[in-house]
Amino acid sequence: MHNEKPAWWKEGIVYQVWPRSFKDSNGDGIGDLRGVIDKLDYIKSLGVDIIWLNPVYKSPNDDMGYDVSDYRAINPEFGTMADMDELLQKAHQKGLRIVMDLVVNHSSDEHAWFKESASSRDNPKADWYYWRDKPNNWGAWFGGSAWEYVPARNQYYLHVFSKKQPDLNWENPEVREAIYSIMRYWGDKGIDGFRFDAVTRYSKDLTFKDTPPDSTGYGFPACMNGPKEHVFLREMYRKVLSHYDWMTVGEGGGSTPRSTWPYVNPSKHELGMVFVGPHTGVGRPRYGNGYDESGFDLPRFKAIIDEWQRGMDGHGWMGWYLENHDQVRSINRWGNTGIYWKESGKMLATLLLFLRGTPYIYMGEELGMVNYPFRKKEEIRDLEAMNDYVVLNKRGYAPDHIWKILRMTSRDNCRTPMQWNDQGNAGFSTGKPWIEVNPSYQDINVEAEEKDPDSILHYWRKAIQVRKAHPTAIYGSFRLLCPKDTQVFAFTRKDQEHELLIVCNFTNVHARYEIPKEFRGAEKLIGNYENEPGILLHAYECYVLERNI
Ligand code: TEU
Ligand code: CA
Repeated sequence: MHNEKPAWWKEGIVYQVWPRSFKDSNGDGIGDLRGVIDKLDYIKSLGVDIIWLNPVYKSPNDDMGYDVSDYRAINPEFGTMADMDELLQKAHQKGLRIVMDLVVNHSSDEHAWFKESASSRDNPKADWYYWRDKPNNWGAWFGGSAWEYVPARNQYYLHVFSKKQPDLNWENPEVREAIYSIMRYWGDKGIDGFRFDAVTRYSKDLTFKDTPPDSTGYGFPACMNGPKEHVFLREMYRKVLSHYDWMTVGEGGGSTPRSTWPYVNPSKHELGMVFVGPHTGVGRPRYGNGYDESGFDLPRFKAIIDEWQRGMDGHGWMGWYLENHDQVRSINRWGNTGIYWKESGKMLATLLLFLRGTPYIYMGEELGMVNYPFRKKEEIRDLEAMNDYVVLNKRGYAPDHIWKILRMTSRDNCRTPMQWNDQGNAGFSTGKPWIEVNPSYQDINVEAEEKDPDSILHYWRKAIQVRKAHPTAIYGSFRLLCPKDTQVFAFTRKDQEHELLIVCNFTNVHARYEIPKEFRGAEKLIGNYENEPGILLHAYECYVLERNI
């Protein structure tokens, strides 16, 4: 057996719902809570256990809900508090848990706290945000300076993200108590946990020293794993988390496994797990330091996953994702949108579901949804993509080049409506959707894939069942094979009774792969081609073998 202490959120599988684009129940073009309620049976049918709901709190939507103006209210465009209560109740009835997003590194500038704080230098909330007489050189994640001037105070406030997302002052115990009380409010409603947005940025380096400027002319804010980070999280654990049987997942940890241990080591009493994203950075074009078109480097991708898989084993639990609302569609990055669309979609499912850690499936990933063919400004909704558009234009990039970059990077790629059928608006809404529907919906949609026994959707369901039936896939240790191979990602998972071999061809051509001796004749649990594994893998072929020890 293994020495990991079992927990429902380690064994469970998460399905991420970005509510704005999941299902619109009233024809206003915006997905809503009733839409999620209507689709609970579909979610359940996937075999997943936990729904992570992106923010549904009241928000002016500068950053699509990640700018909260009232933490105790539902954004009216998503429905009412009664809808939220009903969602919790119906989900629980079906054995599904609901985890909410907690966005408390910053609030909206339209939150009552900030309005009061910004009104003068001596109001009761004057100290709830970071106010300084002079800005330093830090840049904001979404462009420009990280400081914004407010005449009423003749001071600047810090915003690591957009200027409508002022950073809350975690040094102030009143702020922390206010946050804890929000958490208890939702805890009393019966939610099953939180995903902690930007958790590594709660604590700031209070010297606010300039940092070396990058090509944008600004310095990166020195507020990752700040000096009091773990002090704050331990207090939060003591005062709130320890009173609930919650799933608690931090967005990001340290930059290495070692610096991530304190966040999730059970003896430290902070969070249950973190998910990290460095693997999604491999081959991702960026504009920050020049456009990197170097392409995808499989050995590098494997090395990063290996570092985290082994580096965290025995030190704390992790979650893994290939897609989320900040990413693009995984099939465009690591798979094939042409003739091997199906094969590569299944291959990616196999990779995600057999890594060590809780898998996070993003809505539409189970269908093999693809990136949107962006080609005009009017199609952009995300403020990050909009800022990239402005920056790339300023740098004199040709329009074709800009669109090529945005088609590969814009967060809007994962935010187009869920594709339910081949009818109007992909069955998402009877009204005009808030963002364009991906034209691929004629072929890629739930209804079509339900009918096709060989679909990516059915493969996910099957692979989920295989994972669940094999505890080795959940708790077994990870070992990377053939790290230098530029085509094949192969690894094993092992406990004292069983060993699994997972093999994935990441290319659209044959690849040579010799099965390790001890796995010859082992049982094939799942795979995306009919044949028994041979010495040559087909394009994007994948399989999982199991042997007894
Ligand atoms: O993202 C935080 C974050 O660290 C970003 O770097 C994120 O990785 C980036 O946007 C990817 O392009 C979280 C949320 O997931 C994101 O949607 C929000 O915009 C952000 O916090 C601010 O709340
Ligand atoms: Ca709606």
